[in-house]
Amino acid sequence: MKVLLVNPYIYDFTAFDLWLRPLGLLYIASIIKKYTNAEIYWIDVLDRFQDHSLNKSKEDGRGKFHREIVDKPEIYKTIPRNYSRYGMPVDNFIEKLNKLPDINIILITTLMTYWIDGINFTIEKLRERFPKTKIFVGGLLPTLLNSNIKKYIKADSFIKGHGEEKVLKIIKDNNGKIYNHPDFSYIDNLPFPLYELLANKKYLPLMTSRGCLYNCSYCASKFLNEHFIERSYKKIIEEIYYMYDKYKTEHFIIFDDAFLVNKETRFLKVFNEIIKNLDVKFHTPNGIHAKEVDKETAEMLYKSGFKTIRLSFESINPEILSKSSNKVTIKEMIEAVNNLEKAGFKRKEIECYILFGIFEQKTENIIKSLDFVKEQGIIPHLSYFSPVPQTTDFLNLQKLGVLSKKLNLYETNKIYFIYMKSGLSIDEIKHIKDLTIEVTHTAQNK
Ligand code: B12
Repeated sequence: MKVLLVNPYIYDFTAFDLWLRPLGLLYIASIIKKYTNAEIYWIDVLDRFQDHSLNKSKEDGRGKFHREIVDKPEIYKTIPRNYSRYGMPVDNFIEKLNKLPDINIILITTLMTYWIDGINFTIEKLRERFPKTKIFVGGLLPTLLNSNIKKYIKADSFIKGHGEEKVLKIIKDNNGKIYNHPDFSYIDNLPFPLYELLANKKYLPLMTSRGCLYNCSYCASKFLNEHFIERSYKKIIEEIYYMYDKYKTEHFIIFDDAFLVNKETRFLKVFNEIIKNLDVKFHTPNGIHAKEVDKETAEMLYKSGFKTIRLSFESINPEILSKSSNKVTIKEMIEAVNNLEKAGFKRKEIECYILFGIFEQKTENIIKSLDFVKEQGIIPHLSYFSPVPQTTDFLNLQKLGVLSKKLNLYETNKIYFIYMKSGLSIDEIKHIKDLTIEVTHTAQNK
């Protein structure tokens, strides 16, 4: 039996390879390899390090995707931004498909609710090559949507939630052989993701826990992972050593939602060991909780080689902080930055996220938050609000009539939302973006 796993194209106004990796699909691939007789075939159209690689990377592996401007769907026509297909040139994709043998099952992953055009384009090309093969779609999109997903995505079957157990059933139902396996609900029983499938292993994701303890009104984490599940520190250390020994990995990218939560039993234990033996770098593009960055944590982050530190600041507006489960106060933000500085980081090396584009968010409040970041001398990043189906914010916006009562996935795009629904004008959006650049330059030149 032959299984093809695919990470599909992105269609969006913007997409940057901030170490984007299809981690869920890499876990699924590992399960297939270890517990079935299926042969694995793999196409990741977003892997910038393959033969087609057209774009340069920064030293730490981040970089621009190859992109081609495409027509906008009707709903986006008035948005003053280009809409593009991100991923390998289509000819390369077709060439790769043509080289494949007959395939029994195709498995596709999904990450953003609004990348639907990219998924459908990928499926269209897969169908041209493999008209009879069953296509299964898993990941975030089917997990967050009900049956109306069929209206959007032209696949044969949709799989909700964690896929480790479910993929074995798919393989069995399609006449593959599956072997005895441990209980995957116990997270330490999962094999390491199958990183051998990636073209470049110098930069690899690392996930030390799934889900989150907080309940922020804009975040989908608890719908994607019912419980907050932590891996044992021993397993995490084993994975870091394994990847380092096997692939000489130099950069580990933290994919957790709540990396520093319960730090005594996970983060501190892991990195206490790592500092003794490894000289590698770690990055937290996904934002860490500022309140957790006490003196000891800051020192550990510095000594163990954390290079990209992004703190989740969100806002200095109390109303917005309450959307964020009140998980940070202004005092805690200041303390986190002070602790990081005392530990050895320069202020200009510390970055933070500010929520941008929440419905009826006042420009003055965003400016005040940016002023605060400027005072702190650190680097701001605007975290554009995307209304994610099932979240409290999404449901409220539907009730208020801001979002259509009948789900329209195109409305969940962060760029669509900011231009069309946030209440901010084009000039205000531009002003905030310019100000963010100015605050960044001020910090960088200190
Ligand atoms: C890590 C992360 C990032 C990282 C990297 C993402 C990546 N994968 O490469 C970074 C920091 C780059 C990032 C960026 C952004 N992110 Co993000 N991110 C996440 C996070 C925390 C984890 C995703 C992940 O990799 N999970 C780990 C794997 C193991 O889980 P999984 O993919 O779900 O896979 C499992 C199952 O889904 C299933 N499965 C998956 N595929 C398949 C396929 C088949 C066939 C089967 C059977 C099963 C299956 O099995 C897997 C194993 O159990 C999620 C939240 C979350 N908890 O999921 C948000 C999340 C996906 N991000 C989100 C957002 C909003 C963003 C940004 C837009 C933020 C912003 N405002 O700028 C950007 C956009 C990125 C871009 N390039 O444009 C939203 C999605 C919003 C939406 N409308 O869809 C989420 C849900 C967070 C939230 N706010 O609720 N993100």
